[in-house]
Amino acid sequence: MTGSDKLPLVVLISGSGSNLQALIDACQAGTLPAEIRLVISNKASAYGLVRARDAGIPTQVVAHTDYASRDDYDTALAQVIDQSGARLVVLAGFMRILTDGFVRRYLGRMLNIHPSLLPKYRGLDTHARAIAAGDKEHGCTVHFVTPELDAGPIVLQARVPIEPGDTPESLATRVLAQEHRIYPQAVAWFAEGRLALGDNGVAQLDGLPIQP
Ligand code: NHR
Ligand code: GAR
Repeated sequence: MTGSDKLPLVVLISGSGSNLQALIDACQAGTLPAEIRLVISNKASAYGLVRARDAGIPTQVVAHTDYASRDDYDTALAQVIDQSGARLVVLAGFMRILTDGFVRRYLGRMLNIHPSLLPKYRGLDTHARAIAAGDKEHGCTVHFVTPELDAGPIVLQARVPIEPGDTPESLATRVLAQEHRIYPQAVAWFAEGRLALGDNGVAQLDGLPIQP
């Protein structure tokens, strides 16, 4: 691969797609040497599909409601992803839990951004849970996706102070701003060949283990 080659990737979304927008912007700015081949949503109403079309990126809706089981859904999803020629799968606000078989197929080449300082607050409603716990800080985490939910090796985190009077919405807005900074950075590392999931299950940057 020569230095001018761009990494083909696919982005999976379910909603607003502001993280998708940050990735699109980084590709256009030249700071992310990648080509978004396809944006896939499990929901036809996701605003991120509009963002993709506005950027001239092909889109496809693969609706989970069209499939009888999670296995059937993930098989269809994998077919669409593999047809796109993507070498990296980027989950960006994708709200469906993925089966073990699907995750193993893309092990070491699938990333997620999660709105908490993992290992704290796996799963949903993370902002409300951090406020309810009286935490002083919150944040977001980019991690390799493994079968266990939100438990994969950590690549990059950003911290956000929790202010008095924060609501889940106000906190989420500040966390999102950090997501838009760290996700393009982590994807760029992968595209540059600097980031990998080691055989030992530890994320590596430039061959050195990442310890958050
Ligand atoms: N799949 C696996 N196997 N491992 C991970 O680490 C995954 C994953 C799929 C998605 C993103 C994750 C997040 O960042 C993610 C990580 C959805 C749910 C969920 O409960 C939880 C975590 C994440 C994504 N989804 C419900 C479900 O039944 C549906 C919720 C809804 O539609 O609103 O799939 O937070
Ligand atoms: C982001 O905060 C992302 O971390 C979170 O959903 C939001 C999506 O925003 N992801 C999850 O909760 C995954 N379960 P976006 O659609 O504007 O990128």
